[in-house]
Amino acid sequence: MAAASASSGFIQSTPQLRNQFTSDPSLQRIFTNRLPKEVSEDVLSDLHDFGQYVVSDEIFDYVQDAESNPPTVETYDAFGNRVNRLRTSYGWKKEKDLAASHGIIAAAYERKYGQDSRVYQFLKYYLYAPSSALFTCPLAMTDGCARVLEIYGVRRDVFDHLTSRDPSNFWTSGQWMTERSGGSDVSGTETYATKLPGTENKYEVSGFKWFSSATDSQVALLLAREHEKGKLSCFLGDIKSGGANIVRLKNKLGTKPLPTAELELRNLKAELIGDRERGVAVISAVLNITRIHNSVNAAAFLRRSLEIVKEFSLVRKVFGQPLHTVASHVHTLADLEVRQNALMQITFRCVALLGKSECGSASADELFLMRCLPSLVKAYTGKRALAGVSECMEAMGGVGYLENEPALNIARLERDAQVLTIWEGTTNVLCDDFVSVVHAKAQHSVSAFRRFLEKTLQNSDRSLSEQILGSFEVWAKYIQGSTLASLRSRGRAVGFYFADIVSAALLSEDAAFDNDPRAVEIARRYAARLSGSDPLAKFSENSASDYNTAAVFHNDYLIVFGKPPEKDPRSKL
Ligand code: UCC
Repeated sequence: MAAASASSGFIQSTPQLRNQFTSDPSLQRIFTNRLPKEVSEDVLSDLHDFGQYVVSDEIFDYVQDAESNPPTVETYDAFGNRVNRLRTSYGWKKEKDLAASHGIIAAAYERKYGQDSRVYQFLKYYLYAPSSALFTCPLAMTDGCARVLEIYGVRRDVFDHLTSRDPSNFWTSGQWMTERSGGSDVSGTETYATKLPGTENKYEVSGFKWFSSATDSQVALLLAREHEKGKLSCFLGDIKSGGANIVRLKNKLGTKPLPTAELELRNLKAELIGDRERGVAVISAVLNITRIHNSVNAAAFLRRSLEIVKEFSLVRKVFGQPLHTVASHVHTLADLEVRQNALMQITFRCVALLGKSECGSASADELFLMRCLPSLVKAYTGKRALAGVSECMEAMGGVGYLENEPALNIARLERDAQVLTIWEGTTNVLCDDFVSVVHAKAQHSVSAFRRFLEKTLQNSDRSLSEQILGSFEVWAKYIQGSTLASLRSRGRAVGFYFADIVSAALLSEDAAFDNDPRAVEIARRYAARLSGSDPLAKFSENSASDYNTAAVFHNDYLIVFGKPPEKDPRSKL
């Protein structure tokens, strides 16, 4: 054997990402089982084509450009005048254009598919997220702002820009809540609004915003008070007319393409939205939507990381063996696959609830779930996805830590996934919100959750259903017997256990649609987490590894839980 040189010897062949719509079993389950047939047939070709586009060279060129050329700002011109020269990259601008032309926001508000429009929109957004250079962040806030304007029936002109499919007409919105005293606790807000004489709802706003994402937006929703003892109100700020001066850009771990800034507001033109001194309640519609966006990003980042590792496993050999046949490796991926399917199910239940609540078709129980779940699910998915993306990076070995290949860059996903646990409320703040709302009407909460779970599980495998409902009763007893202080001190454990129960129920419901063996196995494994039993204890060592392979390398191979495949198990895709 000749000695290797820089250009000869063993060179690993490069894994190739496939169409992300067809290769993703968790997406396929939502698409097939959670959309009415006439809707899924109508959106099939759009999602299929988009699933290919999001792994194209073109979009990764945008990502790479946006990552390599983070935004810059010049705050004074050559003559000493105060200016706001924010420069964003070509790739970032192209991401904005394609988000508009693909209707990533518009699809939700056109309501072509009624309450299912949200599921369609978020399936597309899910495909887009890992290839978006984090343009999903301004999109989340834009979506939230559009919804607030829609709810209050104001500024149709701005709403039309935020929901436009025309890139030259499309605007984004910021969401400015965070000040130096904190982002979770907004009580220290030092931004003041002064009403313009002779107007009903026109104001000028001044103050300092400490974390302002999407500083290149045309408008922003923000919180301010009218006097020192006043409560917060919500305003729509007009960034285009001046008055929002960039102090500096933030130096961040990830989300590099995103212009996040400290802003000094000086007489920014603004309009009161909703009732005075009800700012937090008004902006909570944004919070719920951005938290759902966050959850979809979390599920999407973990999915893309898994896809990258699987493709790598199919071309890599270790110790003379194809990596996709190494039992310990496949076991790791199978576990992640189960978790990602759970994130997908619970996230898209929130999406469906959002769609129903917007179209007036949600029941009282569903409206209550819509109040409770987005915060909890945001916390749960962010935490689980971050851990999962990290596992995927490790599963690639050293190359997983490298950033050379835009399409296969798990390191970038990891940096960006970290923020999913932080913005829009950290894990403890969100779990605190969840347990507080549940505790406020504990009896009602428990009854509503029980009805929801029983309905979800009505067609499920009986033993699974009993196991999940049994876990719920243990949880319910704990909730009913605890003080608020004790629930808050254990908010994360209490919230996450409930999220585990809901996820297990949704996976069981999903499996019951067609008794697909892979879906059944995933549901069983997730439910086993509830009792803390080891799911592998049920199988012999060999069959366990077959199940693992089946869980990861889905589709045709899965139907028969046979031996681990000799060759690429996804060759039939
Ligand atoms: O980070 C930010 C921007 C980053 C970029 C966005 C990217 C999006 C993701 C994209 C993915 C790529 S902006 C900063 C985000 N900050 C937060 O998320 C704040 C976290 N803190 C909380 O959530 C707190 O719980 C607060 C701020 C809501 C607590 O404030 P208060 O003043 O103590 O508020 P209360 O008393 O809890 O709630 C006031 C009212 C109540 O209604 P009433 O008065 O009728 O009883 C609440 O029920 O607001 C209502 N409310 C809600 N309603 C509060 N939260 C909600 C909710 N989630 N849904 C419905």
